[in-house]
Amino acid sequence: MKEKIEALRQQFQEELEKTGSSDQVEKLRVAYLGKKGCVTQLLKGLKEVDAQQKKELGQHINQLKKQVEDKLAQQVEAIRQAEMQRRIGAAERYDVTLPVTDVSGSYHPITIVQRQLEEIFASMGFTIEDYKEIVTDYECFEAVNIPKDHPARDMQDTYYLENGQLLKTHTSAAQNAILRKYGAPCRAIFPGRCFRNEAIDASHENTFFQMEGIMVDTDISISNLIYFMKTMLSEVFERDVKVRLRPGFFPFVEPGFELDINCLICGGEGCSTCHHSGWVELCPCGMIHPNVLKAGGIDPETYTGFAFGLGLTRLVMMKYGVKDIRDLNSGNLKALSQFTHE
Ligand code: FA5
Repeated sequence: MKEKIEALRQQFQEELEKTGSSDQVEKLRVAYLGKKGCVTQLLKGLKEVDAQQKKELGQHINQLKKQVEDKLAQQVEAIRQAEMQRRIGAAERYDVTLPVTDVSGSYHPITIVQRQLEEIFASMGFTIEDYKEIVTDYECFEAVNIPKDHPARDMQDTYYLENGQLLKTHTSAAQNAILRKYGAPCRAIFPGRCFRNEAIDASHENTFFQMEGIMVDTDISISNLIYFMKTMLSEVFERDVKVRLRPGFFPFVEPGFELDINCLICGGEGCSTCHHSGWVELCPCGMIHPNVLKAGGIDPETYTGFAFGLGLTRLVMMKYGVKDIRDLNSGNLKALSQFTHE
């Protein structure tokens, strides 16, 4: 009987190696451990063996039984793992060139408004530029007339990398590169994500979007600036909105203005979105400072220009009536789908 047990052990191992699916493993289990399985039969056969041999043979058969059970379980797990890897592999190899058949979802409200603005400005001869999110201290501050130790830096604390670079606090960080790229005359808008180490509330996020615009030519004046701001707002809102222009200080413009919009969440009555003032700071702007033109390689004696830094996220809030800026970054599809369409 000992030889028979050994032969079965050998045979089981060979048959196990041939299994490639959990169905085949199950069949093997039935063949060995089922009611009529060969290991079960061996155990039943012990009845015929004399008492002295019974103990020793019983131990051998139980050892075989345990070994068969363990190896079957291991094989089931190995097959399961292999199947999972096969599926992951297949999922990773999807063909991006195939046409999309099942489209669900929509653009984020910020993307919708950004594209609308791009169309408006492109129709007025502006080039649309993209820019980096990680910039140097020079690009973000020094090139726009904010030297080291200038108090204006306190307004725009941000996140610094170990190599001294930083996440850009405003789209003005691209002004220098764009002035250098196009020279004068030039008209460009450059939307982008900005980052600030901010106390978060209904109208302040640490990550938000702005859209910068510059226009440089001979004889550019504040009237040009006001014309473009008015055109932009009337096209975006498709109705009259109340705005106010007041003096504002930014080291990179002279003179500088704050353009505020009458809060469309509360109609100017005062709410948490407008900090109970009835107005929302939307689009600071001004005439480009001669130092910024010089840094961009443009002669300020010949050329003048305007610049604006539209708070794109705030504009979206006003357009769609989003009370809390955090909803826009939430990724909450239920909240966002109210403002979008396919
Ligand atoms: C600036 O960032 C200037 N670079 C704008 C500028 C450009 C002025 C060109 C003159 C000429 P300010 O920090 O105010 O300015 O931000 C501009 C707009 O971005 C604000 O009016 C507001 O609408 C938006 N904004 C600023 N900080 C946040 C924030 N934490 N969350 C959401 N929106 C913000």
